[in-house]
Amino acid sequence: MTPVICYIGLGGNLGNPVANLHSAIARIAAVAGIELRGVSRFYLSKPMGPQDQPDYVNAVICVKTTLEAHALLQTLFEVEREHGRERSPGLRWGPRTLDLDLLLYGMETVAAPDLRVPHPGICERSFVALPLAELAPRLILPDGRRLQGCLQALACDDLHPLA
Ligand code: PH2
Ligand code: MG
Ligand code: MG
Repeated sequence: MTPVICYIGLGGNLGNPVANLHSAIARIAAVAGIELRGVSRFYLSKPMGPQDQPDYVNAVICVKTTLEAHALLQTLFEVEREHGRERSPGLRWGPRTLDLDLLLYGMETVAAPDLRVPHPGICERSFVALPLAELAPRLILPDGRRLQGCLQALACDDLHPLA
C-alpha cells in the first residue's frame, strides 16, 4: 500500500500524563508499518467537558503509515489499553490515562460507525488545532478549510506549552 501521512492527537489527565504520552509515542513508533515523522510540543490544557477533573496534557504526532485506517485505529486502541485506558460507558469527556485520536488519514474522509476522519473536533479544540499547526502550519482539511483560519477563530489562552 502507498504510505499515507497521518496525524494523531494524544491526551491524558490521570496518572503521569507526560510519561504516558512519551511511552505511547515510542510504542506507536515501534509498530511495523508506522514511521514517526514529527512530534509537537506538549501542552497543559484546561479540561473540555466536566471541569472537576485534572488539566490535560495534549500533543499531536505525525506518522507515515502503510496501515489501513481501521488497522491504525485498532493499534491506537491497543496502545490506549496498554496504558490503563478504561472505556466505561459512563461519563462523556471524563478523565483518562491516555486518549489517542486519529485526526487525519491523508486527505481521506471516513464516515464509519466506529471512525470519523477527519476527527470532528480538529477546528473546535485549541488543544488539537495548535499542536497540529506546529507540525503542519499550511494544512488544508479535506473539506477545504484552512487550519490557520480555524486557529484564528479559537481562543488559545486555555493551554500552555510545557517546559
Ligand atoms: N479530551 C477529552 C475531554 N476533555 N480536555 C482537554 N483539555 N484535552 C483533551 O484531550 C480532552 C479534554 C476526551 O477525549
Ligand atoms: Mg479525544
Ligand atoms: Mg478518543
